[in-house]
Amino acid sequence: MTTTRRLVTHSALGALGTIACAAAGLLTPGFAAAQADALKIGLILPMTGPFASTGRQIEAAARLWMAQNGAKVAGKTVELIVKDDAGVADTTRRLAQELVVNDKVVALAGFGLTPLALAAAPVATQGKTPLVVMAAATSSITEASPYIIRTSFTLPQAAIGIAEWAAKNKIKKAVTMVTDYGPGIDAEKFFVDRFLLNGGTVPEKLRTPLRSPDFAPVLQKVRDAQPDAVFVFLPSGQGAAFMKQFAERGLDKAGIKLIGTGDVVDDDILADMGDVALGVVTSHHYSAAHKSPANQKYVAAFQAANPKMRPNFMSVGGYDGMRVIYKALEATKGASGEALLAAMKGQIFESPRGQVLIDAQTRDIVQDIYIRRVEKVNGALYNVEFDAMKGVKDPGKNR
Ligand code: VNL
Repeated sequence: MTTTRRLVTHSALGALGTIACAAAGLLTPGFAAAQADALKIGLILPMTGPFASTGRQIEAAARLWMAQNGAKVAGKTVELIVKDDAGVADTTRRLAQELVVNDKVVALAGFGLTPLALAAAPVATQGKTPLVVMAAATSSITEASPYIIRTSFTLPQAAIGIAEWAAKNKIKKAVTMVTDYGPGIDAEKFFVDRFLLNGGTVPEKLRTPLRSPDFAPVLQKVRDAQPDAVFVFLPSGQGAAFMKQFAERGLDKAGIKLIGTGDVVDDDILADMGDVALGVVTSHHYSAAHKSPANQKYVAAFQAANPKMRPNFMSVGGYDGMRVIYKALEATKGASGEALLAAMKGQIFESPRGQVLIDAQTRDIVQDIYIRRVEKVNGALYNVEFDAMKGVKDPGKNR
């Protein structure tokens, strides 16, 4: 600008100055408003109701990310708006709508359960707003809107690891017990298919309702079938009640091994499960006991900020989801819509769970799946990882 001015004549400089001032006058208010405008992220979670632990874990992790990385991105202030859907899909949809239309959020995030993510998907499509699924894990969710990115996991991804392990570890006959909705049906299908392929048999496939499940009748059926193992998927939060009944009915003493995806021995509740959990083998993408400097730092910081909590796999979905949003905002200097979505795709980074990739094609997460056994570490129960499948893509996408 200064150089240009030096080159023009005095009178021309006057004219140019007037134009420049007029242009500045037009631009300044908008520019200032854009600067002052916060980048809003709408975090919708079950903060009350039966799945409140998922909401608590993800909110704590999102706040930890912001405390560690600052509340400013691309020169703008990031504002996290947390909304409680209490696990009710109609509420999720209404809140998503309000956040997009009234608050003009740059991204929707959270989504504790599959029906909640599915309810919000059309809002993301209509509003051209990226939606980051931090918890829900039915394979097909990412297909419900081209604006969905996932930082949690999928049940097919988690279930295959334990099916492989079981077949190689003297488990010939297994019964399945899953919650009767999206992720449970995915877990059942992918466990059974792989287990049968490896020569196992599955005499019974049992399902329990999502709301207020009573495990007594299904556990009796498991007992009657006398399998070597029962494969279990239950959503995060239900594992403790299940484990109690498993012990009360003496299934552990009857020699029936408990295996599953890691949801049933979730770190949020594992410490209080008691010795019945010892020896339970599961496959999953995250354990608080994961041995890496990044995870040790994560667990220490999470517990310093939340002294009564141990971070679980839900928290990591929330933490990494914030990372994906922040880095996309940084890369685009605070863009929204398509540009922001594009910057979320293909991100590669080290999560507390290990190396991950947001697959640009499927918008789903690619990650290592660990085989873990519940053991006592310094007197407390943990999922101790002893084997891993590297870089697992969601097997549900190749159906
Ligand atoms: C879902 C999947 C929910 C796995 C979970 O806990 C879970 C879901 C609330 O997609 O609904 O552990």
